[in-house]
Amino acid sequence: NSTIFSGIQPTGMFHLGNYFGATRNWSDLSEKIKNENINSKLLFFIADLHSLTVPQDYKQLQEQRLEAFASLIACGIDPEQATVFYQSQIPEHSQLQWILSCFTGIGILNRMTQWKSKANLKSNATIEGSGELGKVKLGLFAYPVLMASDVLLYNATHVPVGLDQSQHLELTREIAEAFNKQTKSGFFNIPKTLLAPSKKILSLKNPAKKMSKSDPDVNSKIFITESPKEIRKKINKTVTDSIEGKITFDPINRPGISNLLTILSAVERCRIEELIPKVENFSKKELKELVAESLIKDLSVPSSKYAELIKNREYLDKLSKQGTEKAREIASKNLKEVMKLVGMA
Ligand code: AQP
Repeated sequence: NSTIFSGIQPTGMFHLGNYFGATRNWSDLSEKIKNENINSKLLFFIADLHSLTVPQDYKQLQEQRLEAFASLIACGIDPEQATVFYQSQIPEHSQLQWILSCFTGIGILNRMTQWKSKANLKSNATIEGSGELGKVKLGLFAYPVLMASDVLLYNATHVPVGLDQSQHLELTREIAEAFNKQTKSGFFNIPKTLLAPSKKILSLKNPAKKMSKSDPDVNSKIFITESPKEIRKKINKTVTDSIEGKITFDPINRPGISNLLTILSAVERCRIEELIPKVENFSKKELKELVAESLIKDLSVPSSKYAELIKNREYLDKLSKQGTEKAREIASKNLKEVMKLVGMA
């Protein structure tokens, strides 16, 4: 019996990175489980508490939560098959975070790299000290413990994530092991990482950075709801290079072209090596046209589904209520057990 669990922050409209690195992958996994009749629980959540780790426009955040919920379903998550919910509606996440933070060393949190990049600090920065470091919010520093609590609250066995999240899952395993050992219980499953098959998708404007919801440059990303016209325009304007000759996959010297090949391979669900013979004699313009047209086809379903869903707030509210009830049942049962194990019940 497995439990597959993952989440996404409502920090803006989902883009190709979120789609290929997360939501489409979750939908593929769900499809496989359905088709092969595998006995598996699926839980996908909107990580709204996590989005508070960086400054937000709270009015906008409220809208973005709903948009993220609709996007998740538009990307192919079936709310009848999977439990889909907002993290903030399940208080047990924060309650477990407190308990697990008492099993987490500050040293290991110091080694996590994501809070540093979100705080614009170097990867070797540590929390000791004052100045810029002293301004880092406790929530940002401690959010990997909240992530561990998310996963462990549902006793997940498998967590599909992108490569950037694998360090946090490693921490989750360490916390689970520490808890199991200190409470002599073996209560928590040690969750496995399911890495997304697609490589990281990079910004279309600066391929040294990843495509990101919070990047203010809308031309750096393609949203899952993008119109065909916009897709053509944005792909056409993608930064590439001035190297002449064949199309090659060379992420160091040709990051822009390589990113287009990564996107194409994600759409076509094939390896980059399989693509190369088909496109190596293309001009850059022809490659861009092919990427744009294949994206237009691929995104047509999620974008039209999203347009329908977002008009129907009542339906979305009904689904999230249903998801909250289902998730809360598991969460409260597991938290009760944890409380017993730490002498609180
Ligand atoms: N560029 C990307 N390429 C591949 N996968 C990506 N993911 C995000 N960006 C890319 C995957 O999306 C999942 C959900 O991410 P998240 O919402 O928790 O936050 P994030 O990883 O920080 O995503 P963003 O878009 O960059 O959001 P902001 O700007 O708010 O930080 C994860 O599984 C991630 O791997």
